[in-house]
Amino acid sequence: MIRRIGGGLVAAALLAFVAGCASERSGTGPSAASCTANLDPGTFGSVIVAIQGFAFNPTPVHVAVGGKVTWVNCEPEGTPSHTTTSDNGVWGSSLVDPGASYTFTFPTAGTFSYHCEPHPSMTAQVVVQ
Ligand SMILES: [Cu+2]
Repeated sequence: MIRRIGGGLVAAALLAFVAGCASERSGTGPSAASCTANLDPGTFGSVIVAIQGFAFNPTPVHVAVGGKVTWVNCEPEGTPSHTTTSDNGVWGSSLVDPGASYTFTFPTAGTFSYHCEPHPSMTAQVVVQ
């Protein structure tokens, strides 16, 4: 679903992260996260990944071929910025500041691993099917 909002406005969205791959969720991690961020209308219809606590949540996410993933940096103001960087060069954001986001459209099926450039221990996956 894509909604159009005129005039270059951004929409203030309350993001609740309860989707993802429930069957793959471990019992130890957080089951949900939430934050507020300003999202461009072009991000509507995306699968949302929160960047919070120096982790990508949830992971893995599943998206259809041609679908979009939007990463939202939900870290508090002043936290070092993060990137979302494909392990094999499929996509790569610049630094995403707290409160900002990055969107990528996945044209082909596959399992894509990615990481954060400044914090290589931050790793996650997108499954496109
Ligand atoms: Cu990072």
